[in-house]
Amino acid sequence: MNQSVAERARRVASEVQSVVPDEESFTSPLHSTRTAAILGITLGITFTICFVTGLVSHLHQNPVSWLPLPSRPAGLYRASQSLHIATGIASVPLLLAKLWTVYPSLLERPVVGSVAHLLERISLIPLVGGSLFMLFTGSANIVQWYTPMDFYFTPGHFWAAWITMGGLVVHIGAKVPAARLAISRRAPDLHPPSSGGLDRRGFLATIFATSGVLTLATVGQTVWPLRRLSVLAPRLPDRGPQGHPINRTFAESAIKPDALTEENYRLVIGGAAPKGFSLTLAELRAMPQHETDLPIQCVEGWSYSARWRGVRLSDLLDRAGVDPAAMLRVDSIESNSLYGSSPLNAEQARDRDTILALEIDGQPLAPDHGYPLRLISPNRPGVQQTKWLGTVVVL
Ligand SMILES: Nc1nc2c(c(=O)[nH]1)N[C@H]1C(S)=C(S)[C@@H](COP(=O)(O)O)O[C@H]1N2
Ligand SMILES: [Mo]
Repeated sequence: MNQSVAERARRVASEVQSVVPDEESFTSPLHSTRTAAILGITLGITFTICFVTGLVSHLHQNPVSWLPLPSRPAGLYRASQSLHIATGIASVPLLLAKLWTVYPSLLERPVVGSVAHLLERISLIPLVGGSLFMLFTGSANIVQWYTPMDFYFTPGHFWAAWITMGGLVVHIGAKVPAARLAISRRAPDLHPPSSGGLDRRGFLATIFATSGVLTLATVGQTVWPLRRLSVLAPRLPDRGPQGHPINRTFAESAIKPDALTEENYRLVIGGAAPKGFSLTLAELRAMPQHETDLPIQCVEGWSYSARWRGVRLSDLLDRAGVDPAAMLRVDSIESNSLYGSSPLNAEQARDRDTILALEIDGQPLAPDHGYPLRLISPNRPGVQQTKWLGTVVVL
């Protein structure tokens, strides 16, 4: 180490010492700046991926006219949402380890050293509170434990993400010098590996392994080849009616079965369509049929691919004389559901693979998969692949 580097290291080390507690207040060598920095950098990466993919999902579910989402690549939403859930799950052990590593510094005195220090302390409230809230609500949603949140999940999870990321940006700004130094190993190692117990490497290896195992134990809900490994996945891509999972069952939809018989069922093309019309099931089957392989990717993390067969939405729109730039909504027969309606921008509506499906994998849809007709469209969340279709509403 040359002179100037050694000098700088001493200077930064003294700054670091002033923002972390002194040696005596640590009870374990694991509470070191280096451990905290390594966990912090890893969490910075997983949180950033989780945040960006979360925004993508939010934008799909709350579309804005100035940023119409493309319908291609067909599997993009699946990749994005799978990453969202996987990075969220992987973050749980990392966050707990990080909190455990740094908690002694919360007991540090003086409580407030400088304005910068005060800001850094305050930013911990949204950061720590927000992180715990995000991972708790996200995990509860994945395991379908909606009781503690009801309708509060989507907006709560969305706004808390911004608050958490705000805290994270301030925290990173404040911690970069200390983290750099700790990582570069130029800092005096305050806590050399202990003689007994878990040393830093062992601790970090255990945390990363826990994170990896937890990810493997769940990611098979969306990564087909890993489905047998995923013992903790709430849904698996090959389990369920017609070999695929479902979210809401037909029974839960509370649709009266007579609404769906050959005689009674009608699909209506309405709203602002210049030449609206309705079709029976026999008429739908008599139209040109189109086949496509597309995934259902639930926002909760599970997904599967299937081969769908049915009528192209664009064929119906052309027949109704609908403007190619028109926006649409498709509505389910199911009433009083949050998920019974799905918006489509012009590109999504006109995509050649956006179909009203009558069949899944060569069989008529089972009631649980949306018999007699469901929407399936590329690059969209499962929640928008509406089942038990009743009306195409031109806006
Ligand atoms: N009408 C209606 N359509 C719906 C839902 C619903 O609750 N009601 N759930 C959606 C959700 S959240 C998902 S993930 C997909 C799942 O499709 P599947 O049940 O056929 O697998 O259906 C979607 N379509
Ligand atoms: Mo879903």
